[in-house]
Amino acid sequence: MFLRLPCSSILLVPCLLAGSQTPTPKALRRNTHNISTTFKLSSTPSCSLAPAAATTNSPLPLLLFDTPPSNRSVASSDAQAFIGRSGSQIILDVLIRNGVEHAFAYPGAANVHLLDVACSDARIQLLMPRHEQGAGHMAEGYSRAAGKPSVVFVTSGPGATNVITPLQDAMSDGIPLIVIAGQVATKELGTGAFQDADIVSMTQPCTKWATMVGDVEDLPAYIDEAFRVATSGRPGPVLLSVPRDVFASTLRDDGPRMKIISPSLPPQTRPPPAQLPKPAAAKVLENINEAAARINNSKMPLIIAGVGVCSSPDGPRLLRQLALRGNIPVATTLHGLGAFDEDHPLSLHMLGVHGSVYGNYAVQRADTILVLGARLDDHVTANIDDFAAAARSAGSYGHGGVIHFEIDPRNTNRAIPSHIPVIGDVVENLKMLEPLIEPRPRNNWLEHINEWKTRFPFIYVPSSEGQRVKPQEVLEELDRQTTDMKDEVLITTGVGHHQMWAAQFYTWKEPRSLISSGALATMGFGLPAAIGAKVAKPNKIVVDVDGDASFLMSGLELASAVEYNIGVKVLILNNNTQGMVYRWQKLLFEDRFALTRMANPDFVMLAQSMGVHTIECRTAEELPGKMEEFLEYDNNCPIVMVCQVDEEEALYPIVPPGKAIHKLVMHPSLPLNPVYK
Ligand SMILES: Cc1ncc(C[n+]2csc(CCOP(=O)(O)OP(=O)(O)O)c2C)c(N)n1
Ligand SMILES: [Mg+2]
Repeated sequence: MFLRLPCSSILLVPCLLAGSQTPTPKALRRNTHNISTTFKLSSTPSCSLAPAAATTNSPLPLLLFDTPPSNRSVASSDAQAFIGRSGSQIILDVLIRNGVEHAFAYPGAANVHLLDVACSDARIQLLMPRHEQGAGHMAEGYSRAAGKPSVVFVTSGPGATNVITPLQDAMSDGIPLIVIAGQVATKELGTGAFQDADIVSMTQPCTKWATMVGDVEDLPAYIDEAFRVATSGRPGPVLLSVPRDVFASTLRDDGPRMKIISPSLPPQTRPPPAQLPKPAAAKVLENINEAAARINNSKMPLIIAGVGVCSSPDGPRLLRQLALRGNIPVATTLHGLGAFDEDHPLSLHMLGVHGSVYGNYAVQRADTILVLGARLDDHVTANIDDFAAAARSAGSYGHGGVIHFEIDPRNTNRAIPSHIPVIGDVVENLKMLEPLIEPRPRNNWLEHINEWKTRFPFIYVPSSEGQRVKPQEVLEELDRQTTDMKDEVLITTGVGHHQMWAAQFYTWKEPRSLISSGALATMGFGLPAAIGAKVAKPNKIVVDVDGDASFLMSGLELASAVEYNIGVKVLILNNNTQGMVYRWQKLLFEDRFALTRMANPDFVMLAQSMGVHTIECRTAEELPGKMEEFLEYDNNCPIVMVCQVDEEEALYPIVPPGKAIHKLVMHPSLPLNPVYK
């Protein structure tokens, strides 16, 4: 709670220091701003050390600082409009005016006031996970499905630290997520109080902005700013740490106030990030024209489509027009799956470490590569130095090359040097490029690719009669039974082989239909992300394709799904191993399997204990019937289908560590001599 004293009240300080219930500032510094003025964030709080006499009663001297004008202005505040409202009420009002309808929330001492107010506010629905990490992933799934920021409420200490993994996940994959974390009371900050943790410092590296909001009057401006930061440029997460007294205090218009912070902590009020400078429009246009000229002159162009294409519905439409007119094949990243219809002959499906052979070959052979909204991490590029060999060579001679459309300029030369960077909103810039692309037949190039496609498809050996079903068979059956309703289906995944098999054997036709942890690869993401996606899109069929180990990391969130009648469909591909790591051990550690074979629970009984209807499938023969039952089950109730899959099935193709993207280890049944030429 902040003191609101007339300046003359400074004389009261000595008695406050004597240990009364009132907050105990050790030094005072006048704050001259008034709530009716435009808010400014302190970039570096101007702290002044307390006079020695004033610190003697406290083991941790407190500092008072004001919020001096800085050059980073927070969105203009209308705090005046909230006079008489409590901090919690203000938070809800401002969330709601930013379009929030749901929040994923877990209670604790530091946020009970907020939850009490939120629970009786009909404008917002709270959903409680069974673990704060679940709340974070639910929110990520919600954001991805709804295409808007999502909100999480957690308490201080462990509640807040439990949400660090989702924050990093959202940071890595560019998901707008706003976490409001309760904090110990202002006067307890840095005193080692119960459940005190310096969450602002901890989350600085894994958010776009993490800050404490230490004053009720700052809440409207800071929350508006959180939405701006989370959604501007490349989207990402924001954490606001709110001391519990701030939730409860009422905004009053009774004069200047003083703000207190402990010097034992790094300053917890941090300014929002500066906006990245926008490139001059003329330069962007010049680069787009140059890009079009190089594409039109190219004999062997290729597009790599990432998630940036899906940032607006226009993206996939423009991509299709451009690719079809220019006869340019399209490979996608994991997050780009669905940006281009995989049934189209120009589709090269997913490229990368577990991508298609033909996609990887084509990326090495192409003289011009148009990258659209993809970061190009090493899961896509394999060995960075060897990636896009022909295009890089062509580009250095001033024709062809790597053309990179990207919202975040830091990504354009991060891994792969780009000859023509086109910085800005990918879809807006695509709108300018698309009409400039001229029709070209490119028959030789497409014939070459088709030969690779015929010779090196994604492939597996089907299960023998009565044997455990193959994971690929399960995914092909899911694909077959959803063929006519792809636009109604959202798929989430865990992390591991099952995730890659889903990418390979499900036919991706719809943008944003895959919700998966790509860059951070967070096991346990699938189920909570599915729950969040289903909350955002209740009429969709939401299927979590999960691995046994991934499911176990967050499986108790089924209880949350049951509690709120969230009809997620969980498809567990149980190979009783941490398959992806197990295969690495087989390859690199001479069959020594450290910790990757697991004694699993009975997944059927586990799910049933939470009141979830469960199906078990063991063989390919029973698969079609069981899959039908699974998909047709009441879309408002959760269901689990446990597929007892072949434990030894390996994932192909794979680019071994350190190798170039075309040096794949292929399925043993494919020709031994690669025809990459
Ligand atoms: C939180 C977390 N811990 C560890 C890993 C490393 N890891 C990647 S895949 C994997 C095994 C996944 O097993 P499972 O979910 O059963 O999938 P499978 O590969 O068997 O299909 C592990 C341990 C990770 N990605 N995330
Ligand atoms: Mg497994």
